[in-house]
Amino acid sequence: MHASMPFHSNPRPRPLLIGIIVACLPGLAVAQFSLAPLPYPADALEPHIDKTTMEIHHGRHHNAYVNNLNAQIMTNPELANLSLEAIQGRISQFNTAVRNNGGGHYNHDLFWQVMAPVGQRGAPGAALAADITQTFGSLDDLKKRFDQAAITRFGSGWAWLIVTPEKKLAITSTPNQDNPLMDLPDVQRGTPILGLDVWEHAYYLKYQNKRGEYATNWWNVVNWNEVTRRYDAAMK
Ligand code: MN3
Repeated sequence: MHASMPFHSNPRPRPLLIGIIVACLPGLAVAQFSLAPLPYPADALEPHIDKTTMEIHHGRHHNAYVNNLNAQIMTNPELANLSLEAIQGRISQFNTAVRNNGGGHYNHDLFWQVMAPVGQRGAPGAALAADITQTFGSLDDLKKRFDQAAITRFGSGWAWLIVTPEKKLAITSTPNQDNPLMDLPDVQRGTPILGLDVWEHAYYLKYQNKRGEYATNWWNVVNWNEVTRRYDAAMK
């Protein structure tokens, strides 16, 4: 044995290395939540929502919510054992950073899915269409009331179409990144089946201050196939 090969003659560094890796595993668990790619190209919602807005909105804003939520796992390790949906339902137990970024991640995941490229948007399914007529009078009436909720939400927030715990359709809105799943006193709770982001980052490049025009045009890109799927699931 050559005296110049001390490392290979000594087996102890290997268990030490494994120990270091194991010690780092809780750190690896920090990447619990991830940013899914957009379900369509960034320009697929043109001309109603422009490509640059979609790229910045998804790649920077939504990405930041995911990263900031993952950063919270260190100090809130129970987050790692909860689904994104389950976190919303017990959000009152967490701090503001989890509320803002956990809400932001959930809300944007839903938002990308309830929009679709031309040819894939469909129409409300039979049961949903009948419920819309019964609840609001017509689809146009639903849109008017929904847009009113979107326009009158002061500052940043969301407008929602939900299925209430009583299995009724309802329109509501929330501030910031709150949503109807959250166990908060000011939230009208229910299962969101459609949501509109009315933060300025969602429309300002194309629409500037004209939130109403953005809300009206947005109906052109709504993915009714997905809204119907969510409605049917919530009514079960
Ligand atoms: Mn947004």
